[in-house]
Parts: sequence; structure tokens; C-alpha cells
Amino acid sequence: MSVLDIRVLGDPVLREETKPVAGVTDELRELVKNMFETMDLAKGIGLAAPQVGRSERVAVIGVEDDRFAIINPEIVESDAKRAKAEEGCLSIPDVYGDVERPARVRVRAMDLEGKTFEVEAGDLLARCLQHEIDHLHGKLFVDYLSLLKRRTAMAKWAKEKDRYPGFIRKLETDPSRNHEHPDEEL
Ligand code: K1U
Ligand code: ZN
Repeated sequence: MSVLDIRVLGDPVLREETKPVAGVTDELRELVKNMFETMDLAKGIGLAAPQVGRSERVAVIGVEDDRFAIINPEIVESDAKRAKAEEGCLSIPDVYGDVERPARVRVRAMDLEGKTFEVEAGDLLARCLQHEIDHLHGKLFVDYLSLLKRRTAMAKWAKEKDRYPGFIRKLETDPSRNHEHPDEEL
């Protein structure tokens, strides 16, 4: 298994439409394994293929006990009721914003055996599914923010982005070097 580099805001791959997966192959299974490993190391609850520089229509989800891959996912039903909550994105580190989305969704997707399944979700799982499916269509949570809040988010990102040369976020794989509070080292 391998930890993959994460592409950050500014990399054109994050704005591209993904390509439907024709069939599940060993190469796709390997990609999914690596995406789970990357998501876990980054402490995310989801990760979509464009975030690791890939164009396949695939994402992984890890919300509490719900841990699965979604291949060619589509939202087949969404609640008229909306819910607002704060979101972040592994591709826009340290930037957060409140996003209003349908409170519940039903998603149809293919699993790693090539079988179609449906998941009906509310709360954080519904939000995560919508966030990841958006990634597969080149959409990011900041696109939903009001003009003012988006400007504030972009100003914060302008201060952060130089930490990611080439729009690449490299994750620290050596646990002894992973300090939650870097100031304590001074
Ligand atoms: O796709 C991604 O960038 C992953 C992203 C997914 C996501 C976060 C918040 C709401 C919906 C979807 C993250 O996992 S960022 C990490 C994060 O914000 C978070 C982590 C644990 C619990 C809740 C949020
Ligand atoms: Zn994201």
C-alpha cells in the first residue's frame, strides 16, 4: 500500500470532470486501497480521485463505522430539507466554511465487486457523500460560500498555499515527526 500525495487548490485536476469507470480492475482496487490509506493518514472522512491526481469517477468514505468506496456514484434522491454545517477539504487545508446542503440523500454507486448498491444517509455521512461526489464533478465546498465568505476563505488560502509547491501536499508518514503542536519544539 502507498500513501499518495494530495493535490491542493490551484491544481487544474481538481476542476476537471472525472471519467466513469468501465469495470473494476486490480489497478482500481489498488487505487482504492491507497486512497483509504491516504484518507486515514490525513485524518479525513472522505477522499475523491481528483484529490490524488486521478481522473476515475471513484471516491472513498470513512465516516465512523461507514467505510466504503463509491464507484460511478450518483445522487438519486435528495431531501428538500437543507442542513448547514462547517466543512473543510483535504485539498484546501486550514480553510473552513459553512455549507448548506440537502439534509438527506440516496446515492447509487458500484462497489469493488462491480455490484450496484444504494446508500441512504443523513447527518455527516450525507454531507460527506455530497462533498465527495462534488469533487468528482470538479466542484469544491468554497464554491457554495457567499461572495464575502468566499473572499475571506481565499484570503486565508493565499496565506497557506505557498506551503504546497506545485500544488502538492505531501503527508508525513513518519509518526515520530508528526507533531500536533509544532510550536512546542521551539
Ligand atoms: O474530500 C475531502 O476533502 C475530505 C473532507 C471531507 C468532508 C469534510 C467535512 C464535511 C464533509 C466532507 C475531510 O475529511 S476534511 C476533514 C474534516 O473536515 C473532518 C474530519 C473529521 C470529522 C469531520 C470533518
Ligand atoms: Zn474535499
